[in-house]
Amino acid sequence: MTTIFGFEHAYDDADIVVFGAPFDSTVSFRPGTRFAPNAMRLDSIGLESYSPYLDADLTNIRIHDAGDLELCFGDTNRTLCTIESFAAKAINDQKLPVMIGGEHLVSLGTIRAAAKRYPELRVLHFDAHTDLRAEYLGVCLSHATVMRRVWDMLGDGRIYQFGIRSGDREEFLWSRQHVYMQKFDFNGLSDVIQSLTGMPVYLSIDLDVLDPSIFPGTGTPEPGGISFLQLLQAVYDCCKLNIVGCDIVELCPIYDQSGVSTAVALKILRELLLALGAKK
Ligand SMILES: [Mn+2]
Repeated sequence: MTTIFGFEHAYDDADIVVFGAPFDSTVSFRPGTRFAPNAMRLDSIGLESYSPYLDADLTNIRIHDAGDLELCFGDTNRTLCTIESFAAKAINDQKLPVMIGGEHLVSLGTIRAAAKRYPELRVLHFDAHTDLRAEYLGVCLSHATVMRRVWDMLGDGRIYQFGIRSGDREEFLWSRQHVYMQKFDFNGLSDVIQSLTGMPVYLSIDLDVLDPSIFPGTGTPEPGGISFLQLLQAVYDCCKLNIVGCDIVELCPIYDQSGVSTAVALKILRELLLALGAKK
């Protein structure tokens, strides 16, 4: 198997486990995120393992690429159970799970695993979209409802959203009573990080939080997003926290013939892994 960044560490030797969740059955607009993990593996050949930003190298961190989970496209519940059980095993084995989506609903599986292990879990959520609908087209499990399902589990004041610029009026009204939401940018992130010090935190990065000018390869692009360097800085800042799981979702490589979106996703992943690995 081609592993991402050529990682060769076995599962048992690794501190961090990267795995793909190639599922896109509930998307509201354009599908194709199921192709993201393998596109990233292939294109990771073109990215240096060394980061001049952090003066750190991926070869110095013990990371295992577990490949892609085998997911049933027609069965959302079964898919989420498969993801949850893999993430739970990694967490129980004292490893940090880092998932590559797939659409955003896959995060519900890993967050369920993290919340069972860490009942005090907080969720940091970067996204263009609120993902707070109670249901979408009559179904409860959708990439448009994923953070609402996380709220069902965790309750008020446990979800922190940044970069949000799309959703229906109901979602924005509902959010005021139940979640922390920073619209459009990362203002306030440093205060939130300070308040979460010492707590178990799950970080969910929907890459469509980026502006489509730098990241057009996604199913539901939303103009008015943040820059690559803003996201990079936010990732570094979050990695000071006790991150117990994280994901990068919603890359849809087929909508960007240039391949730049895949390169963006890879560089964010590299910096995320290095920032997480620095604490291992
Ligand atoms: Mn989104």
